[in-house]
Amino acid sequence: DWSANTVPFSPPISPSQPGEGLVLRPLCTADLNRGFFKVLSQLTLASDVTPEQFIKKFEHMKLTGDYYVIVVEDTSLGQIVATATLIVEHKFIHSCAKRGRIEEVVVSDICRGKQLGKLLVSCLTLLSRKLDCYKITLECAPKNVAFYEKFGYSASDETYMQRRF
Ligand code: 16G
Repeated sequence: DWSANTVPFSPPISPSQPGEGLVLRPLCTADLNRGFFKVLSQLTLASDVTPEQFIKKFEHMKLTGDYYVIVVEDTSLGQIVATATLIVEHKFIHSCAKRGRIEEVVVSDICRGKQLGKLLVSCLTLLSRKLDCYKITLECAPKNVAFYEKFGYSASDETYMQRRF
C-alpha cells in the first residue's frame, strides 16, 4: 500500500499519478533520445556515450535483473525530467540476504518543486522492502542529508571511503 508506507505528499501524487503531464515508468531504450543523459549530467559527468554503448550497458543491467532504473517523462515535451536507480546487491551474510542501493537520483532543474525526488526515493525504498532487502543505503552530498532523513535514512557510524581511478 503506497500511501501507508511513504511520507505524505501534498498534492497527493503517487507512482501511477505523478502529476499533470508526467509518467513514472522504467527506463527504456528510446529514452536515450529523450534527454536521459542531459538529466544525468545535472548530477555528474555523463556524456560521450554512443547509442551502442548505451544499449550494451542497458542490456547487461536488464540481464542481471538487479537494476531498477526509473524515470519520469514529461509527455508533452517527450523529455525525461527525473531519474533514480535501485541496485540489488547479493550477499552471503545475513542468511544470503540482499542489500539495496539507491543511486543517481536526479530531478531536472526545469522540474523542481513537484515532489519528484520524493516520489522516486519513496518508490525505490518501498520496492527494496518488497524485494526483501535487509537494508538500503545511499551516498549523498551533506546538503541533501535532511532530504533523505525524511524517508527514514540516517547517517551511519561507518565512514564512506573511496579510491578514484
Ligand atoms: C551522488 C549520487 C550517486 C552518484 C554520485 C556520482 C545519489 C543518492 N547519490 O553521490 O548515486 O553515483 O553522486 O558522483 O543520487 P561521482 O561522479 O562523483 O561518482
